[in-house]
Amino acid sequence: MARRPKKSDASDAADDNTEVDTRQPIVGIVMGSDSDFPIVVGCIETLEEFDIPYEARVISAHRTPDKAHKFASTARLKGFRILIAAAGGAAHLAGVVASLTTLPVIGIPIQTETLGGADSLYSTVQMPAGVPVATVAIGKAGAVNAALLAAEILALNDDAMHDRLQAFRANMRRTVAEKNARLRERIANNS
Ligand code: RP5
Repeated sequence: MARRPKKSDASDAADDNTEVDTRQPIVGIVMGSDSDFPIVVGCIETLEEFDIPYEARVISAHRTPDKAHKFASTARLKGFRILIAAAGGAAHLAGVVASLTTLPVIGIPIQTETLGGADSLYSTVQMPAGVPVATVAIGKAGAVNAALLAAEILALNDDAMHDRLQAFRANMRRTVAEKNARLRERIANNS
């Protein structure tokens, strides 16, 4: 069950800042191992920022192929609308999941020690025609973008989600403007 930040409430116990999200999860996240979680957490935090109910679990295409099959082939019936699959190395998870559902599947290639994640990227992105995986960048940026892409897909039929995306972009523009102002000030002070 997903957990999300609790809405501010003065009566809440100070040490309990999460609550169980009981809504139907519409984004299903699978990762090949719990070792992928430090990257996938960026995806989860972004989904929470956009108030998107999700469910996350470890399923391996190679170590638990039966579970991968069951999860992907029943995902649509369970009410998921988008699936996100993160894996590293011989990263076949997103492709296997995509082969068993017509839901949109977003693949996150996890960085690896041996090959820097190029192995994960190629394994995830190089799908044969007929079974698409929308592959994002290797690592942290990809994890955040997977959630943003899910938000954009959902926003096709959800005006509130579209508003959140617009606010997110406006905030990014403000951040860049601030960085620009700081940089120009530093340069001016140096000259
Ligand atoms: C992949 O193998 C996982 O997605 C992970 O990125 C990688 C290593 O898994 P562990 O050996 O850390 O469990 O299936």
